[in-house]
Amino acid sequence: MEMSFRWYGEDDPVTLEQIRQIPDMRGIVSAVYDIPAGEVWPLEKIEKLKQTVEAHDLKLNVIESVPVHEDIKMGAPSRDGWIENYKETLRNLSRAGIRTVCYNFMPVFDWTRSELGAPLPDGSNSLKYDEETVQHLDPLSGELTLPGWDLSYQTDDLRKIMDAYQSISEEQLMENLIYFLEQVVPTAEEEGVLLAIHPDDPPWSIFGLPRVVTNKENVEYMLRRVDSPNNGITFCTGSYGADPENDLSGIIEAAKGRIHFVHARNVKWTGSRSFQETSHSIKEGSLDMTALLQKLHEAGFSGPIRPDHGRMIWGETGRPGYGLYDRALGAAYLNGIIDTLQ
Ligand code: DNO
Ligand code: MN
Repeated sequence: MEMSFRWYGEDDPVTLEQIRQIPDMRGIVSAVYDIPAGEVWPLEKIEKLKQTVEAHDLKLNVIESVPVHEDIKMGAPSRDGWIENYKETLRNLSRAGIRTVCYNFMPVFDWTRSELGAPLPDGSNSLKYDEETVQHLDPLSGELTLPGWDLSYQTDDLRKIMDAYQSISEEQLMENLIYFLEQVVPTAEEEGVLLAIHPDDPPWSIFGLPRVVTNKENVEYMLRRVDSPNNGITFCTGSYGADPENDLSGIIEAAKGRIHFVHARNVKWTGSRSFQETSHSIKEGSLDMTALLQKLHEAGFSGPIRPDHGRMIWGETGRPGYGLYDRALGAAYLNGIIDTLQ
């Protein structure tokens, strides 16, 4: 497996120099951040990012994410134009030598938490999700923003989009995903790009919006409907694992050969549909990271893997979940397990 680290570009307080010093760190997971969702990523911008990464003796091995325009998710008539743009971006990424592209299909909001800096018993803090609290949040109040959210929506637009989703069932959303894949996968095949869909986080419906990349059954379905090795998944332990009902090793089994990227993160279940993120240690979270990595290894996975979120420790501030220290500890912990397996 190729240990990798997410880097948010030049504005990231965590530098490539620092990342390079994490033991056995090889890949950088990043994106072009200054292009509006749906527009084509120009080759020059991708090349520039790649050169910056390579100048630090690291490899730009995964793009996370190329955002999918909302019209595609909603199945709006204008989706075909956005899909053409998506294909063009894939071609440009391929020209720059990128092989793995992570994306998600969550309506309107990306990952959601109720608290960004919830205390842990050891004095550090981490991201937390409490279903009760989230049910009382009003995303239309305009007061609520999370780091993974698209802030470009005005409240009015947001209301319209959220209303439009009222008539989109989960079955329909799945069909919209399949439509998208049927169009882009042939391009991915031609270009040698592996598509890796990230699960919904958390893997259940929030704010009344449909969500479909949530469990084994749905993953199997979407892999089967568009049955190409280039149509694969990002196996995110913390996202699938947020739901105690999810059979994580069953998902690995079902997606064997189609897992193109792994996010490793531990979570501690704190109630039904509630959890807090912890260190990667199997003693601190509810997920058995050792067993999962073993399962991935046995399933033949040898691709890029990154520590997903970390706690904020040693007084660190910055982008919640994306500090340097705990993600670096996580990478070292994961590498220890991986070295043992190999
Ligand atoms: C959260 C991340 C997600 C992820 C996207 C992938 O920290 O795991 O924001 O990057 O959902 O498309
Ligand atoms: Mn993830």
